[in-house]
Amino acid sequence: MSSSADPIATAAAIIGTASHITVLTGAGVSAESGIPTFRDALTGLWENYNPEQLATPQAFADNPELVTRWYDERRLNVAACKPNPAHQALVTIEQSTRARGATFTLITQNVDRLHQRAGSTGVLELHGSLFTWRCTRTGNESEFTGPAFDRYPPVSPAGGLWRPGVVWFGEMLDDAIAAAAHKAAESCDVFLTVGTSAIVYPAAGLLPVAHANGAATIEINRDSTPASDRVDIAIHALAGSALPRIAEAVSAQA
Ligand code: BV8
Repeated sequence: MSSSADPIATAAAIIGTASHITVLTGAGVSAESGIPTFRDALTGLWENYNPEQLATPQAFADNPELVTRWYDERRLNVAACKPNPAHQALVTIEQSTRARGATFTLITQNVDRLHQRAGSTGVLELHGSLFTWRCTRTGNESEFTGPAFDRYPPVSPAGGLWRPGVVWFGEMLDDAIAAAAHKAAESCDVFLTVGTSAIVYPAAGLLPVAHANGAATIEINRDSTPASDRVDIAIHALAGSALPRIAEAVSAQA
C-alpha cells in the first residue's frame, strides 16, 4: 500500500500517534555527514578492496595490519564528521514520542556513533562500533577516541592484538542486543527503516518481523530496496530532507 496523499504527511500522522515506534537505520542516514555508505565504491587505498572482503575474520587473520589500518582510518574519519539533520530529526522524534508517554527504540547498523553524538539514547548498535576495540587474547574491550594507533596491527597490554569491536560478516551479533532489537521489532506498532539497502541479515529480517506483527511500516531511502514494495509507505528521498520534514510535522501535532 503506498499512500497517494503526501507520504511525508501520512508518515508523520502515523509516527505522531504511535504507541511504540521502532527505527532501524543504515549507512544512508550518515551519508550526508560525509561518511561513505557501506556499498559505495571505496576511495584511495581501499579502491581495490570490496568492504565485505575486509569486514571478515578471515581478512583479519590473513592481514591484520591492513584490516586494523582500514578500521582505524574509518574511526578517525567518522570522529571528524558531524551528525546531520537526519540524526537530529530522529532525536526530535524520539523526544516528542517519549513526551507523550509512548515508546521509542532506535536500532542502528552503523558503527559511527553519530546517533549518540546527536543525542539519541538507548541506541542498539547491532554491528558494534569503530570506537570499541577488543583484545584478541583476553576479550577485554576498550574505547579508543584519540589519535591513530602508533602501529598496525595494534598490540594490546596482554600481548594480543586489538581488533575492531564490530560484527564482521560470518560473526554472530551480540545476543542481548540482537534479542532487544527483535523484541522492539515484534512489539512496535510503527516500524521506520532509514538509509539501508536491506540486504544484510539479521538486521534486514527486523522489518518483516514488525510487519508480521501488524506494525505500520515506513521506508525512507534514496534508492529502492528489496523492502520497498513490502512497506506501507515508501519514501524515496534523502534522509536529511525527509526526516526533518516528518519531525516538524510530528512536533506540530503535539
Ligand atoms: C550472521 C560492521 C550468523 C563491519 C557489518 C555466508 C556466510 C556467513 C554469513 C552469511 C553468508 N551469506 C549471508 C550471510 C549472512 C550475512 C549477510 O547478511 N550477508 C549479506 C551481504 C547477504 N550476515 C552476517 O554475516 C551477520 N552475521 O549472519 O551470523 C552466521 C554466522 C556464521 C555463518 C553464517 C551465519 C553479520 C552481519 C554484520 C556484518 N557487519 N558492519 C563494518 O562496518 O566494517 S554490515 C555492513 O552492512 C554495515 O554495518 C552496514 O551498515 C550494513 C548494511 O549496509 P547498509 O547500512 O544498508 O549500507 P549500504 O551501503 O548497503 O546501503 C546504504 C543505503 O542508503 C542504500 O540503499 C542507499 O540508497 C541509501 N542512501 C545513500 N545515501 C542516502 C541514502 N538514503 C537516504 N539518504 C541518503 N542521503
